Amino acid sequence: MGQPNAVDKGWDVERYAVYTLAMRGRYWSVALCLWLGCTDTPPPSGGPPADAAPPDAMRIDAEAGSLSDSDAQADAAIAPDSSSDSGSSSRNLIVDGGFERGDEAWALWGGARRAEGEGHRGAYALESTGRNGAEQRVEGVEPNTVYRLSGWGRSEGDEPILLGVKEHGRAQEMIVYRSAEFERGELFFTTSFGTESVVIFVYKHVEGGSGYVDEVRLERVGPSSLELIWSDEFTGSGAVDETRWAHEAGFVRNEELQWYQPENAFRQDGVLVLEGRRESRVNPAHVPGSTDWRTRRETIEYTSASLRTRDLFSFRYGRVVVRAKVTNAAGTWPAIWTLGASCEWPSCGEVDIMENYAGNLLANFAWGTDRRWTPRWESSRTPVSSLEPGFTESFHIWELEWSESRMAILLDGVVLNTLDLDGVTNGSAACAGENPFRQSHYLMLNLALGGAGGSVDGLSFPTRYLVDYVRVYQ
Ligand SMILES: [Ca+2]
Repeated sequence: MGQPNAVDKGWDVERYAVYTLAMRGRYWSVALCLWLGCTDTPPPSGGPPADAAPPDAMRIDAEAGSLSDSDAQADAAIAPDSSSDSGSSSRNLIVDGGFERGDEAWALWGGARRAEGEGHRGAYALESTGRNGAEQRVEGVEPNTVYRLSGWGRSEGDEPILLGVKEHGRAQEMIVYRSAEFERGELFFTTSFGTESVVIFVYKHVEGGSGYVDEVRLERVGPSSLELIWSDEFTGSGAVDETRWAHEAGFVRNEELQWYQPENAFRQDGVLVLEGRRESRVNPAHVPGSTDWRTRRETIEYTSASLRTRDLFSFRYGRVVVRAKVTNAAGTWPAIWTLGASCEWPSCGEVDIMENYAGNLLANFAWGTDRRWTPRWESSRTPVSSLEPGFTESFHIWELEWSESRMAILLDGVVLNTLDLDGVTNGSAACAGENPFRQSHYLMLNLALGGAGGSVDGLSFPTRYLVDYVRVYQ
């Protein structure tokens, strides 16, 4: 292979000069040395400065992996894929971030196009004229990891062009380019625990003048700063760890059918099993003539289990991550939820990270109103039939993301429901005026039968709800 240089690559001196001016002189020293073959300019340690970029031809060479050995020094100095700032791999996860190849890495929509002669590097940039753009889904993204998205952009007219990320487990985040000249922008985002891919997008919302984006880069920075403060991996087989979990017992709530008892919860090969059973025996709490549903029932017909960390572990703010395989059989009602450590329900605050009944997945927030035992609900309902086929036959990851200002519930990295905590105040019924989501909460895992889960007539027993792990980070 011949030694590539600017001339071999068809570099045009005039264009080079124009580029250099457009860069406002930032790269004169590096670029001139490349051009003139200087030998006494040390490569910047750890790659180029954050706001620098190599000349076009060299960038393309480096991305194509075609630099010869004699270019090794220049490569180390400027090639994006060999830099190692932040101590992390800075491999660009974007395919054709420079829009030079014109392959199908980017999905262009709405009339957006690759515009020749508009590139910040190379011939092409992505052009959006308003209400159009480009997207690229990046697979193989790691969960709970910080990434850097960067790129160059400019916009003619008054409306900005945007470079952003979405489907990473939270609201989309964007770099906003307003300048008529190319500027570099970057943002950092953290993936959710359920994120396996993200979508990078270029978009200009308002028509009137074109916007351009070029040299899009997505780089892994490193693990997030979240620290595990509590977990149960349910390792091995045997009884539930009672230093972590307390069992609810008996008939407890909602006039559900099951009698809760500890023996229906156990570890089996590293997974917590909550098992609904059909069994018939006398209700030891039965009181003849009682009007209370708990004591009115003469017999127990079904049993199940409910675990909670109350008095053992509670937390305020952070991230809850639960990997579970729910049951979706009619009559069952599995749940992952939290309750506030003080005040009566619902003014204690309730977060239903997952409830699954009657064919729907629910993600809810509830708190107190002016009427006792009457919650205000902020609910989200997702039909299981709208999810991937066999959804309930496999494990999935639920998350609660909780800060002082906001809660978000996610399923496999997709936000199901959010709550702005500034808008939450209990009514007069109990703990009036308090925000129950700014107190500590404890965790609950249970499998109810009947109640909102519906009739169990068609249900085959035993029925199992499985939890692989529960992890809490702050
Ligand atoms: Ca380009």
